[in-house]
Amino acid sequence: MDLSDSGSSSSSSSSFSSSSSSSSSSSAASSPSSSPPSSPLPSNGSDSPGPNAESGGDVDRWIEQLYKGHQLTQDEAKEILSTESNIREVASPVTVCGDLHGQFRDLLELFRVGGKCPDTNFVFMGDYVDRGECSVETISLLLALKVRYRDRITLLRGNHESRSLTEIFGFYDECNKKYGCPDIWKYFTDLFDYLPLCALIDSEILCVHGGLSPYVETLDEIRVIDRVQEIPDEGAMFNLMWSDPNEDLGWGNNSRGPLIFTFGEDISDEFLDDNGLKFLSRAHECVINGYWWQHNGNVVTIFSAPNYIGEVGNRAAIMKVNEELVPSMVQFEAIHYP
Ligand SMILES: [Mn+2]
Repeated sequence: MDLSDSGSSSSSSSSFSSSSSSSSSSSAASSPSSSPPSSPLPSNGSDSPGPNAESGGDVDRWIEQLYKGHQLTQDEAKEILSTESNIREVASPVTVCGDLHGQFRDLLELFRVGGKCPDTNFVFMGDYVDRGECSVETISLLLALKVRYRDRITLLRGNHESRSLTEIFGFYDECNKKYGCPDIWKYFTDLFDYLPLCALIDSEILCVHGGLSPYVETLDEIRVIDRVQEIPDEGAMFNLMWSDPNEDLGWGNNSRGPLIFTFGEDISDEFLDDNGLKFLSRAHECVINGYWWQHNGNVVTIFSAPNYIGEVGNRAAIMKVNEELVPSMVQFEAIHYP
């Protein structure tokens, strides 16, 4: 089942975000193309520094804006991400999340049921953008949290954090619509090149967006990938972003497209064994309960976008991993707004 990447392309006719940011976004969208793209930060004149600008300073204020669905981007994120390795070491306890796909209201629900950063540590496994109508708000809030609490939140790259997919599946159009120019899309997709590929929880649980690769037998082989680039069309990095577990043994052809693999339980068995891992946590596929254990507990899929693209009817889930590395799932549903 390939709901994550072959669902109908719901497009951009309606926009709830305009209710919360109508004045700034509509004026940006309707202004002539000569309007300067250089001011991604909210600049409502009423925003004074505020009395509680302590250590968090401006960033706390920006986070408040983003929780309200306002739009901004930040240069600091790229700097921080560029210091992280391909496999980011993370300590338990931590909460692991799957695809979000621009469903910003559902991300707020995720934080409501799962706790907020920094009280809860998070690993997000990619696919923040495309499909949903609020990719800008979703990725902006996550990046601001990353800038503010860099050790509390890990943002991995998904296959949709790429130029080629976002041009097709909504994020490019959304940026154009909300900012009136493609510069913001370029800024974000340049930033996506820096997102790490994997997280490793207490050296025993590996988190990745898609799955395994026939070109990767050890974690060290992932560590040496030159990741700062557009996602290639084949090879190890491509496979990590794109592959899926399957009930068939061995490597198989994936119905998603050419050069995309499926991997069987024998493959996950060997990889976990060789690398001293307990299990593999991944996202990338819409599963009806929000999570799905496969390969006799070797692999779990986490999907955190409830009622994906507004029509699948799936529940969403996040996985809380405690200090004993015992996972427990928290499910949540899409909220219906009037
Ligand atoms: Mn995906």
